Amino acid sequence: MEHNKKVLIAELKEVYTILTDSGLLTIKKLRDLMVELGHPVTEIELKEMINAVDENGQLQNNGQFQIDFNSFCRVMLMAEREEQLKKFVKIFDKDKDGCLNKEELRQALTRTLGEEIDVAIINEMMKEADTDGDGRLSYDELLRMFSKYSTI
Ligand SMILES: [Ca+2]
Ligand SMILES: [Ca+2]
Repeated sequence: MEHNKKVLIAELKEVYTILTDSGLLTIKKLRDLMVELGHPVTEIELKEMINAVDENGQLQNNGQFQIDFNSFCRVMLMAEREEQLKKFVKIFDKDKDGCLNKEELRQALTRTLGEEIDVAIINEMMKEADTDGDGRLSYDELLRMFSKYSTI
């Protein structure tokens, strides 16, 4: 895992150097790269990610922006995580409503962790993550939950 991460960072460094060779990066350039890497994000999603990691708000109206290497890595890793989460929801969303209800979440965690999860823990997770209180975890609610527990 650690090794993979090092390789990944080295690869990102290379890509970053090429992309920022001419100074500013553009949304379009970055999106093309993401698509090439197998992350079919939209420009809107990408803008949201950049705004989320770039506190200085350097994103300009014409889609050009400056991004330092750390923020760049965070955007790339965020895209990776969103991609995994989309797959995760797709697998475990049995009734196909685009959300995970309590039972779907229980099955997902049981399968992922390989052991039965205590219902009390599931209830606790639901209570914390289900911010709009509709009894289901939407993609956005799941993403917030995963981001919180992720070490990246
Ligand atoms: Ca569902
Ligand atoms: Ca909800």
